[in-house]
Amino acid sequence: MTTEQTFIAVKPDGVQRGLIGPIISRFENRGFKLVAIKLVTPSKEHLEKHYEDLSDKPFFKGLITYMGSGPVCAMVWQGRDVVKTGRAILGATNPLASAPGTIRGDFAIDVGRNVCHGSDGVESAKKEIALWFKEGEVQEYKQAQFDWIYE
Ligand code: YYY
Ligand code: MG
Repeated sequence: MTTEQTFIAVKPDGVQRGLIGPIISRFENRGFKLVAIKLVTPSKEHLEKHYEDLSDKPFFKGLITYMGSGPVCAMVWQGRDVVKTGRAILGATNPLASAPGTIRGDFAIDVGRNVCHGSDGVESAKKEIALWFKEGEVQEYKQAQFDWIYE
């Protein structure tokens, strides 16, 4: 029931702007559990796989260059309905359409510098976690607060 996982990443602009802490805090404060985290500068091939569904989009080339321009903070978060709720915490793809209170609505302006990524469904989350993390890099543990978060 609470084993759903999502892939969340702080993009290179978010890392450079010192937003790793604030972004992590939003997921921690909500009650979600961090089960994997690392800093990585992804290769072009890796990013082309991550964004393969968007390969025919006019912004694809720029997106790959931007995403590979520096370290990304790659994470896996776990908890009830975390995929959908994670997207709500991130806000709309276009920051100007994101409500204040969301990460993109509070920290970004341009769609091509929207500071964070989150899986858009349970199936894509599984694919993305497998792409970004090796087995053994995703931890299993009981959150000390578990019984205070879930009834
Ligand atoms: O899942 P999400 O990141 O919210 O949006 P996607 O439609 O998957 O696009 C991925 C990524 O591409 C988006 O976060 C910014 C960039 N992008 C863009 O630069 N210009 C667009 N018109 C649409 C998306
Ligand atoms: Mg997407």
